[in-house]
Amino acid sequence: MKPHHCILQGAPLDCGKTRRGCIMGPDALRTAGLAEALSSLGHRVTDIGNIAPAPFTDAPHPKLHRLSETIAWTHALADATETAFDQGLPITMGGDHALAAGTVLGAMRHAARQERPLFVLWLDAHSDFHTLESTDSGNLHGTPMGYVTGRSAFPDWPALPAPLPYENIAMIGLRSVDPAEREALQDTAITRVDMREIDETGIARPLGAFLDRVTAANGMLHVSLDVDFLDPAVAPAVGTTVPGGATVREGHLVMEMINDSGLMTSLDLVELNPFMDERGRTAELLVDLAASAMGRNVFDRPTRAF
Ligand code: EXY
Ligand code: MN
Ligand code: MN
Ligand code: MN
Repeated sequence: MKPHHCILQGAPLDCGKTRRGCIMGPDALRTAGLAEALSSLGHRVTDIGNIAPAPFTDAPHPKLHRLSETIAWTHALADATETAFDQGLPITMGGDHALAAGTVLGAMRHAARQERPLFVLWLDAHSDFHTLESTDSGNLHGTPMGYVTGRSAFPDWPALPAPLPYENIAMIGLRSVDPAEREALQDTAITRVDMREIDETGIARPLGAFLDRVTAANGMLHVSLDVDFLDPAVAPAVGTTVPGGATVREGHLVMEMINDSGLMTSLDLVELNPFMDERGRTAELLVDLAASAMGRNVFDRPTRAF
């Protein structure tokens, strides 16, 4: 992998759900040695510290939790991510998955300026495809993909330059999708790889086919890794664990294939809740996976089509 200038930005937002703890995520990733792991691979690393949202009015909403705070974070993160792209490869240390509304929007804005299409690889037990109307829980970390695809109005959120095309999205690791999401997803061209498919035929083929499409389109690739993509037995530090997740090796295979492709232009590491970790092992696993995406491969491999 060619050396990158990795821009680490802490996004301690903890507003996408009611269980708290993700606020400590960025410092847990720093403590687990994310910067050192990347620099040991030959990358230049700049940790810009933590982003802070603009002041917001905490007007309670009858259904949506911490709405004003989440909107403020989305504006701040979209701007910060765009700025980070001007310097290098943004790596956002979350914070819960509501942050991806901002980081994906920032990547969309940058891609539009580069006149390149943006693709998104969503590694998650969940599709996070709700709208403000369809969510039952009112937890906004279940809505970022509903927002960036322009499924419905997200009033007061930043305007999208254009909706993220469904065919530019792959969701891998799915095993907890609400009925409203499933119904909406079935009508789209989003590539959906659930754990059943992974059990039957593995991750490499669908992921490889998606990466080949990104290459063919000269696309930028935003990778959003939710801790709960992984099985809770190996990654317990997340508030929305779902049994039957990806193994450590499946996680590394995804990241090693991403590294081989050379396509990744931005990365989110989200939903880490250090309050639920065991001696930092989940934080350390996230760091190891990020390192695999950034070149910690045993042997170089020739790129191959799937
Ligand atoms: N679909 C459920 C909800 O909307 O509340 C669970 C969402 C969990 C979202 C986490 C970040 O992946
Ligand atoms: Mn998620
Ligand atoms: Mn999830
Ligand atoms: Mn969560």
